[in-house]
Amino acid sequence: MKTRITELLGCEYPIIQGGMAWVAEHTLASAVSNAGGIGLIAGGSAPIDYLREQIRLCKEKTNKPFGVNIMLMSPNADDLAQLCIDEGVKVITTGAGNPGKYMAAWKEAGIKVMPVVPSVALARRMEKSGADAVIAEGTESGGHIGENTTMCLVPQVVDAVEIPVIAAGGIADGRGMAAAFMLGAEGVQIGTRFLASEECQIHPTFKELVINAKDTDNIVTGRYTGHPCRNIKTKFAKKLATGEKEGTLSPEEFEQLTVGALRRAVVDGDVESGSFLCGAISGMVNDIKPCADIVKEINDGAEKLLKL
Ligand code: TUI
Repeated sequence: MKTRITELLGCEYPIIQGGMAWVAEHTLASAVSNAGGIGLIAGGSAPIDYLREQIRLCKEKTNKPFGVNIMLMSPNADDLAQLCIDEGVKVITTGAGNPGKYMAAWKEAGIKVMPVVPSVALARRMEKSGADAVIAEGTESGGHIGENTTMCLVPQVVDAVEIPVIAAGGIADGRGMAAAFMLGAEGVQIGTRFLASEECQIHPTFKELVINAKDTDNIVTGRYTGHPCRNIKTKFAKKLATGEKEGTLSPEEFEQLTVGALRRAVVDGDVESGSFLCGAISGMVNDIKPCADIVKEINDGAEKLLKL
């Protein structure tokens, strides 16, 4: 399917892999790019040397376009933003904030910039500041989320801006992609489905939690900290949610318990104290496959439905 997104990014399929912090490293990103989508390396809160190395390793594994996600709450976001320019990164997505202050430098460097937006207002602001596309991300997504759902947010963003819109949140198969296109999206960003890919480097326990999850095994924690996060409903996530609801955990205590929790999930598979960030669609992800199969099945499934 050719859209303004495939044209803008020079990829075969309008499927972008989510820039999942601690998860999206060069093996996954290069596999998605080699499959014809756009792989992303997550800057997260990574040290600058780690991200530089990941970008260089990705270039060794693919000559297709790939990108970097800059998490704007990261204390070293300024350095990571400059590193992308220095390393000749072609595509940047941003999350968890407004990337306005980097826009001029990124555009000057010829980078295609696609901020994640949780609202129409931010989508409009991003278009004005020169974004090439926006990623309208619904609350079904894993990790740090906004309030609006994909079904409600995407068409409103499509109506509000001229630039192409990529839909994210709750999409894991051809039906979801086709639905997003019916709402006016010209591409999809997919995270959770790629957690259960062969190339994804997360701990096997994390993959098992994803493929065994059913529709209700999902929970949002941390609303009272201002940074709500969607996770797999482990005992630890339930403990956080109960503490939040019953007022037995202060926001400060919550923050203390969750510092480093994503790393403990991704690297150690630690179900006692790790946060397994994951989208609400995990109930539909039941097997581990190569990225190439995932990308092709989603694209072909959507294409077939959209031609009906
Ligand atoms: O960023 C994400 N997902 C993430 S980031 C992350 S690391 C983290 N861990 C704990 C707490 C916070 C972050 C894990 N998952 N998705 C993109 C996204 N961006 N979701 C929501 C937003 C967003 C929110 C507000 C984007 C812009 C925004 O703008 C506010 C403003 O300044 O106008």
